[in-house]
Amino acid sequence: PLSGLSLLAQPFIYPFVLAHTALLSIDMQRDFIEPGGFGASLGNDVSRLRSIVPACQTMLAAWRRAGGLVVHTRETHRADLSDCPPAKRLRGNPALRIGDVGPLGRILVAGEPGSQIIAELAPWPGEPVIDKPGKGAFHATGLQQMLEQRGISHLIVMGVTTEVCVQSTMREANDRGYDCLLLLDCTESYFPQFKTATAEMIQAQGAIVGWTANSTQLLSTLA
Ligand code: C5J
Repeated sequence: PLSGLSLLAQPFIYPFVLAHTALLSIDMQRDFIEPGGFGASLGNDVSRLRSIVPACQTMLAAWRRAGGLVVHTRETHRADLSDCPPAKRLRGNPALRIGDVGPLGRILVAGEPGSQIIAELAPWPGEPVIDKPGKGAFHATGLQQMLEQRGISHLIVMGVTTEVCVQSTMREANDRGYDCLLLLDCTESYFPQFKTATAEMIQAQGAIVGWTANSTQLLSTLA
């Protein structure tokens, strides 16, 4: 429908029009969610992230049923790592660096098993998939142009990890004029306190970065 919808959200109502809103699913890749990938190589307990998969599946199904646009992102690099700044590759002291061969193939490299979106949340044919070399999905990608071509002004965001790629993307989007809402039960962090802090800082000061809500609110709005 072209008519306006509104969602019970924090810090106040989030108005949106389905035809101008995309559901953005960020980096739900094996490299972050499964043992042996990038997240695990940095010493994280990756099992925390899997807990959101059922809520994300339900949200995706409802959004598709309503006829909304779904956009997926993947954090990946070219096989020759020409789009991976040395500073990113050299940062920290991981067990495996970006481009190294691990149990899920080369870490964060396009086309490798680890770079795939998990089967439960796989893109449908025709849904845009943005490969991004950075944490924010607008940096060095065609995301903004693609959204503009489709008349999208509002982004409802889910995915991992809350304070890294999700928050970076929401801040980039906010600066570009998009109204963004984060689905709290459809995002997760390796650090629970960072998820909580991110939600608070996004919606503070009158939604200075955006809105937050649980997916149940959006499901009832779409029903
Ligand atoms: C990270 C991401 N955490 N997708 N990437 O390095 O959040």
